Amino acid sequence: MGFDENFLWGAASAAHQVEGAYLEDGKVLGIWDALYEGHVVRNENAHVSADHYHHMKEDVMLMKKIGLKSYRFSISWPRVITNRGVVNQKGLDFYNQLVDELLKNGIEPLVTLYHWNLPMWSYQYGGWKNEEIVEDFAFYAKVIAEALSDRVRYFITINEPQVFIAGGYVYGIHAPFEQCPESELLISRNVMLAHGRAVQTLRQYGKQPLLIGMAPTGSGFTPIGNTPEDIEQAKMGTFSLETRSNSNIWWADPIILGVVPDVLKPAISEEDVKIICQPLDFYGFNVYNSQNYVRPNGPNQPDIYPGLPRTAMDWPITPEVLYWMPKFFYERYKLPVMITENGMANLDFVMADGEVHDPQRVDYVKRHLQNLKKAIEEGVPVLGYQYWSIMDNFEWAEGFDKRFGLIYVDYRTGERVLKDSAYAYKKIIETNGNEI
Ligand code: GBH
Repeated sequence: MGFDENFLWGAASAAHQVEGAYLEDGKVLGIWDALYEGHVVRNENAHVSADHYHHMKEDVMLMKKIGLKSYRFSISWPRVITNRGVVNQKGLDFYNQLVDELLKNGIEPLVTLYHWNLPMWSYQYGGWKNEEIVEDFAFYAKVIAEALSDRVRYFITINEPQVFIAGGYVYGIHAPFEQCPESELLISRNVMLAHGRAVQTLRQYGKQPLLIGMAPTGSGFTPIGNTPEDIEQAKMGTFSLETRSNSNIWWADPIILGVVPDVLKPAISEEDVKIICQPLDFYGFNVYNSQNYVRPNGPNQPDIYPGLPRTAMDWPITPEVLYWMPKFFYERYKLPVMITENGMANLDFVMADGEVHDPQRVDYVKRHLQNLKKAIEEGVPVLGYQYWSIMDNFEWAEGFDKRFGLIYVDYRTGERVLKDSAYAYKKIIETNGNEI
């Protein structure tokens, strides 16, 4: 037993990071378009980025060449809704064409509604701090359901609330670059309500039965050894609330189990829970690395040592996270799992032979998939794996240096080059993961 024959071998992206065309065809500004100055390395912006908006057909052709079965992308909210209640048909057309192109090539579209580029028109009334955003988000979900759900079956509501809240409103390193930890409860409630209303709306207006999930971060702790105590301690860390809105259960317990952690109780009522807790079809999560325990110091002692393997983001490389997190999340939430993001940044460049050799990434992907396979063999249902990212793109506050793509992008010319890792992934997909 290994990967299911319908396993979704895919790759992911997000609108703001790849599309460019930031003011084309009626699109209005989002917070990352408008507020990035002074907050991004070298003051880089995503006005053009990988210019996927103009390379869409070529990019889908490359996905087909890699053999992808699925492609996870997000819709740019400010591209399709240009003010409260105002739909931009030209913006929708782009996603209509993308979906058609994917389906023509046998690639299942996985659509994310919110991957961080809040429209400025919403930011101006307070954005996530104002409860009005909940119905604006539901309206957006309705428009997308009506436009795409005849062809799109998989929907993901919100990407990594942990990161855009801690990053955007506590540490001030992500848009809107604020430091207002006192808003954490209020914002968390609004995000959860928006998620719940979006799920309700997608189901109501969906033109076929839909498969809906979310994509929070799924990092946690992996056991340092294999004793029951080690495993228990890792689980405790993974399901701890110590990092508040940056933790797993702050979101997943209310959303999936309808259980509100005590710290959230002042903000979230039983009435709210009825909206927040909607049946979901899978537990999607983005996972890049784990933090190991060091015995016997107890929780939150990351196993950091000199020379620890790290990516260009400085994140530790810990492949066993793809064995443990699916197990832990399946055990707690009893939903099939989807790896909605996993990947690594390199400082890739085109080499003298005209190719992009990225052996570290090939190794990263293989070792993570071997671990995922082990979880599957032990009975965890896993629907798919979406490598982050399909192509190099705008890495938020880090700008463009750090490249996550399977496809190299020359940002001066828009030229694409498949990296070695793209070919390695292609081979893995061809054997349906039997040979990794
Ligand atoms: C995702 O966020 C985003 O969804 C995506 O847009 C982005 O481009 C991509 O990943 C790459 O950054 O403190 O060393 O243990 C990533 C979320 C949260 C992953 C924190 C790494 C801990 C690193 N990240 N996490 S470490």
